[in-house]
Amino acid sequence: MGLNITQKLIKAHIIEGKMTAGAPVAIRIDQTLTQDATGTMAYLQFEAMGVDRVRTDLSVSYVDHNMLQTGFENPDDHAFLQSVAARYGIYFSRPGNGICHQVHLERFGQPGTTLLGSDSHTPTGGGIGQLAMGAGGLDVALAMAGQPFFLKMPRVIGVKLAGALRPFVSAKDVILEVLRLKTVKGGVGCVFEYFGPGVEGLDVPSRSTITNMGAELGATTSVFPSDGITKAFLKAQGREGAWRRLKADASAGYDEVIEIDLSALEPLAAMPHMPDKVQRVKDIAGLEVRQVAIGSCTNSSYKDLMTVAAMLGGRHVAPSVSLGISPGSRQVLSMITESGGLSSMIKAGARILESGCGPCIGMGFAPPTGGVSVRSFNRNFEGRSGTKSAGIILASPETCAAAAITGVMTDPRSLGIAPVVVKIPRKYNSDDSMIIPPPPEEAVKVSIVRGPNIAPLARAERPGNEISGRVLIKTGDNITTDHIMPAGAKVLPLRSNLPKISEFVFEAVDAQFAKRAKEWGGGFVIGGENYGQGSSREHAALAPMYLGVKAVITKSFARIHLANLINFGILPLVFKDAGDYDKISQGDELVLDISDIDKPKLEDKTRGLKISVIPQLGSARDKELIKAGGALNLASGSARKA
Ligand code: MIC
Ligand code: SF4
Repeated sequence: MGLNITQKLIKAHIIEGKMTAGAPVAIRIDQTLTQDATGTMAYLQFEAMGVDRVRTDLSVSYVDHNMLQTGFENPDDHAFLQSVAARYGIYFSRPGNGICHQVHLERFGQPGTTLLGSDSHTPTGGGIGQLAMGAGGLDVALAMAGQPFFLKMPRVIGVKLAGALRPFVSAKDVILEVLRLKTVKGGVGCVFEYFGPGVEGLDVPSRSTITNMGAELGATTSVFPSDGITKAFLKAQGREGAWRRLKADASAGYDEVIEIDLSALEPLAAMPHMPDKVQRVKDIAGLEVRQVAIGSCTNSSYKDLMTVAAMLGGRHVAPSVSLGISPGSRQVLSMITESGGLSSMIKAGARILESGCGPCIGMGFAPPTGGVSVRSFNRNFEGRSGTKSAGIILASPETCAAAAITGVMTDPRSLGIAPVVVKIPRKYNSDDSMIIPPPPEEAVKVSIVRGPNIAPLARAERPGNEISGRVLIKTGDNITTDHIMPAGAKVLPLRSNLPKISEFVFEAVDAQFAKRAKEWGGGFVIGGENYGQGSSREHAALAPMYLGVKAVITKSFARIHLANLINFGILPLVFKDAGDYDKISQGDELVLDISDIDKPKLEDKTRGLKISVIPQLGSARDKELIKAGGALNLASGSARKA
């Protein structure tokens, strides 16, 4: 049998392991990206590895998340990142140049290569046939140091697309349909590979919207073929040389196939507070909307924004709605300016926000109390917007524009606007003056700028044969890393400062958590299904580690968070019998005997119960990491004994 695209990409990069679904494999990483919110920690870790220069083909450091600059923290971090980039041979995309995934796609992504990013939406690169994956900062630091990336060989779900999208139905509706079918945990351990005749009708920005938001399925990544459409996009970016063809063999197979008829899709929306709570827009029509936000790495391309501009042209934002638009990149912003799109938006009453993540990560533009905010973004977790009582609805740019005009949820087809067709430009503006290439030789002389917000790294201690402590918290299903380690304007600036940021662990779920963890001297976390979904932020493992969390026991884990826990020496376990979850309560005294790491024995002393648990350590390396007290100890060979 021939190979599908995923298998071809892995085969071309495999260093260790067998290509059997579920088996551990190690692959070579060609490119890495970081963003500022995860990057500071990733580079501190990279520094600790003692490597002189990055060993990838290309590494890029972006600043896009923390740009509110309400104090010295963010600008100090930016200066640190810029100096690290110069010192170690990394490209630096300056604040204002745009969102990492959008800029990477425009200026650096290359079909047929591997990309590892310290951000869960790195799969955006799958839109041009890259094997692009999100990971914790430490894994990205290891990749920059020339180490392979370890993952489970994914199952490949083929998504067969037929037909063509109808007017006012767009790529966002495709991925919302996939989320409706597969849910936020349906993609764990899988790659979604798109194929079939419908692929030809999707341009690169559309494909990348789909692969970007594939992250919400919990998938390892998503990928499209690299074809003539990819070539035309790269040519328009002045990068035709980066193109190469990539398609599945005619006889290739998939572990599972789902089919979507693009012509049958309708405008869809994900209701609060999960990306898979999908409904048809027409079924929620009339729901009052207080705010609309268009942008984020999912839907902020030139095509998306010109579509919005055309819909807003000659119309005005409803008096009850505040519309914010953040262009995905400086390239997008300059092109909508030159083509007049920006002026249509301004005339319509839009508030133009900076090119960056902005409201998507709660950095400004929070919705009013109890208000509905319709966003072209990818995540609508409770509280992420900055307003806990707000309800975020995720929808296409077309549906967002319709809600902004009418002030209520509106099927864009019902507005009576003539269909909008925005073609991919023949030539994008390729001004890279806000990307600083690394200086070649003299780099070693660069000194690193370290503001007071950059706190020293913390490491876990090696565990002994027994872990004991109390249950610090028991959570429900689908706990996101936003629950564990919130972002937003108050907390995000503290990403480089572990002691400070750890005060906020589980803040939205239980504001007493950090205090309790300190009083009880650390302990255990009990979780439900799909624990740790969402963001790749390793701070959701690092900060609990700092507070003394030694093991997390759940019904199941999300991929990136699981890897992050192991990287920081926190032992992940699942209940053998999910029903045992109900028997444990917060405050219980647990003892976990790990003298045989393959067969740990758990006892709930408070209830006098023995509970069977399975360690989630897929490879020999995972076991080594736990024994060493985390990857940093292992990589720098300086493990300390407890
Ligand atoms: C997100 O969308 O949640 C983020 C902020 O981009 C994160 C990374 C982070 O927490 O810094 C992600 O998606 O990985
Ligand atoms: Fe930024 Fe939002 Fe994309 Fe995360 S999902 S990278 S916060 S735009």
